[in-house]
Amino acid sequence: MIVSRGDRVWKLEFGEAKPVVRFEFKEQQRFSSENKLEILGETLEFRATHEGCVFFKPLGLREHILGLGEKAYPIERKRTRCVMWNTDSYGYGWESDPLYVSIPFFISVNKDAKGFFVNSCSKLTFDIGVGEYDRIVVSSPEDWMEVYIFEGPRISDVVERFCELVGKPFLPPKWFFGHQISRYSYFPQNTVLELVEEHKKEGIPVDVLYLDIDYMDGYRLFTWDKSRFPDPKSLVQKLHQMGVKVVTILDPGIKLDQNYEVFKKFLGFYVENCDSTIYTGRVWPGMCVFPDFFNPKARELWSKTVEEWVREYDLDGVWLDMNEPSVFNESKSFSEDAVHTLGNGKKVSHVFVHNAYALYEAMATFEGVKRVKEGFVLTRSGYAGIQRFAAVWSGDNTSSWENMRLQLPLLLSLSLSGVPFVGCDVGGFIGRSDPELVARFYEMCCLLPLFRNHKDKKANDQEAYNLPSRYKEMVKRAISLRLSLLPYIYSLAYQASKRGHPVIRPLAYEFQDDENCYQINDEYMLGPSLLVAPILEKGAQKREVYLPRGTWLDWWTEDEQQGEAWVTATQELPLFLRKGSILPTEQKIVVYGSSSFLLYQDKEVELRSEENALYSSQPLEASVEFKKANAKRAKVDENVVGCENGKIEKVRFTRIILL
Ligand code: MIG
Repeated sequence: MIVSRGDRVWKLEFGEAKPVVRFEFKEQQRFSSENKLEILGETLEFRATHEGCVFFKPLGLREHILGLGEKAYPIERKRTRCVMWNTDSYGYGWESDPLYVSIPFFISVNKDAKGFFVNSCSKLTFDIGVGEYDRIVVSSPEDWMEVYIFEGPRISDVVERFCELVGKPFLPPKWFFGHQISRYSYFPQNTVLELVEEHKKEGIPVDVLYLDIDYMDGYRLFTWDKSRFPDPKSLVQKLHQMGVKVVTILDPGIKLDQNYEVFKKFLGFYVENCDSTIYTGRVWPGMCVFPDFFNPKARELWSKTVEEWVREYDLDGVWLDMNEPSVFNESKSFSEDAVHTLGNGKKVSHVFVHNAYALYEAMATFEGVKRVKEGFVLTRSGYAGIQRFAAVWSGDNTSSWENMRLQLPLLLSLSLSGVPFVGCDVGGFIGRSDPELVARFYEMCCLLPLFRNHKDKKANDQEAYNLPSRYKEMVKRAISLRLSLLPYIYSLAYQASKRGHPVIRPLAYEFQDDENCYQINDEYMLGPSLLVAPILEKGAQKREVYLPRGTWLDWWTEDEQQGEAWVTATQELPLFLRKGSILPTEQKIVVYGSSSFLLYQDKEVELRSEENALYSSQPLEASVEFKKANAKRAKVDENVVGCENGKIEKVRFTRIILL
């Protein structure tokens, strides 16, 4: 086998590697090796089997395994067996596997962290110490493997190097981070407008609204149902005037209909059977054919079609569903011997590229949207690198407490796997949601990068405006907390787009050496500074919160707490600010101890704080609050201003020093 070495990244090729998704790797050195080799202090081994090949990595007792994308397991992936096969997983629960997204990348933490990425889109299996107690066994149905290894020593270094290889996240527009509403499906046109009005009347902001499949004419892509939406252009225009952005759904299946323009347009660019006839499968519109997104010419045609669609109706984003791809048949997807055509003209059987279908669809869609405006793509399915083109939501979750508790570890692991812009259907998609569940769901999700309420067709209304008052008020507080933290969240998003560092992080990401953190699945860090510990039990009014080492400020009461500690939190949404933070909010910049922070509004501003001083790389106008300071006066550049308890009213500054 061949070993190539780059800058703290290694590439191992076993057999004749022929990955479909290719990544650029800056190689500094290359040599051949035995199939058993030592790298970074560990003995790794590859072996051919009659079913394909396997890769072995030792697994220590004190070793933690994180990542592996969207999986319905706790963040600690040890003792799980995960299959990589994108699947429409309606009604999934804890331990359902596989789900919609496959990212064959994991992080091993044994004091220091390193990462392993197996670049293959076929059905890989990751057995993390189940079949063999002391080894990780990765199996592939193919006779080759391409494995990348990323050095740490921090988890953040590994994630950064992984994104360096597979691609940095796109940066969504600011409004993406607002409150989004959706349902299967909102119509007709006038009711959509009324719906937004109802939210407004109750003082509930709506930033983005989604139109699900029923806006289409018989589920034909790029069409409108004229009876439900007689004038879509004016609808979008009116929504824009109300400050609401509009996103429409697109599925991959194109209705097989000789009189339908889009069907005719893509002829020659469809997924085929092995006898070169067009592959057909049944989905919402009835019998369908599917663009072959592996073919660059099909992608260009799709980009152009999306571009025209977005431009003509002034849409703000595209929502990609059913792209595992999902088909209504026994295997739930394309037949395994359906055939794709690659850029080099070579044909490849679906079974070897299955997991990359959505990646290429998202690539083409993103390109189409980008040509018109700064919008975004939301996708259900994906593969390593999907973050270049899309945000990801966790598909059809369920309105239950149990299923709600599954979402945090799932989304946090997806974040560690290079995908920062993630969220789940707030309130739960499937089934009846009682108001208490909806309110707690809102609290859990109000600081996630994607914040969208979405609901199944045959289920209760769960929009905030018609909740009973007590729960409506809880939801309104959650939304307003979210909106007040937008400057922080957007800066984190910008940082994610530059370096791949996740916006939401498991505690272990920030506190790698704290063993307790690897078992915490119901708390997370929003960036480096805020610890979020939502209440996730029915009827509960308080919860136990684990605070890692350091000093923490209760966001609501301003009590200081010393970590490590388990504390009982009684606030509606327990939130703690870490000492050594600069946290920009809508109203003020909060300074708590010494730190630095890259603020991003439309340009970068570097902030640096000491216990009693704040420096900015550029003149900045803001109010500032130094937590736990009781100065009476402050020196702002050359002027002296009064302040109370470290609170300084809006000033222009590059330097503030408390006196
Ligand atoms: O089979 O478009 O996950 O969000 O509302 C259902 C209808 C198809 C599944 C998506 C869901 C969406 C629904 N879709």
